[in-house]
Amino acid sequence: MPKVGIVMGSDSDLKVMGKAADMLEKLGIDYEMTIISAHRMPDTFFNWAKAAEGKGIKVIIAGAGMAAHLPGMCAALFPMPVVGVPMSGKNLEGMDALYSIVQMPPGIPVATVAIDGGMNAAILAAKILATSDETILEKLKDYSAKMQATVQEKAAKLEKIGYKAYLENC
Ligand code: RP5
Repeated sequence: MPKVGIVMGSDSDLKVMGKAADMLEKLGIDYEMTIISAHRMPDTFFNWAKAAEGKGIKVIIAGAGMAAHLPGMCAALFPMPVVGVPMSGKNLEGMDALYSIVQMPPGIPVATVAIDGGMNAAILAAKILATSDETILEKLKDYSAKMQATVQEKAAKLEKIGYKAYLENC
């Protein structure tokens, strides 16, 4: 049963949203992933968002670019958290989508991550699920510990060989 629904407005969003899927897989979280444009196929979108709760989905990650209404409309229809991912897109470098997704009216929040922040969207979704799932919580703690160790290794290497040699080896 999918715990997370990943939805995006176009296949042009797939490179970014694929990073969300990769991270959910790394954390062992079941998900379903689809492309539905709120603008180009509104009826299909409505049916998908209304059916999500019944499929066991607890968090939706919605990515969209340009006049990005998909995450906000998910939040209007789905009663649990929605994480929005603004796409950098073609013309306004994602500022259009960022403003569109983050500026929700009172009562309909979307937890908006950075432009093209697919990976962080998955981590945030996992953290939401971890409030009631010990297995996911332990996986997140393990992920954080590994991240910390990686940075510590880099610091130790820099201190050992100096910044010039470090840059040459990058
Ligand atoms: C949005 O329009 C999509 O999320 C996508 O980011 C953007 C452009 O879509 P395409 O023209 O690439 O299909 O709805």
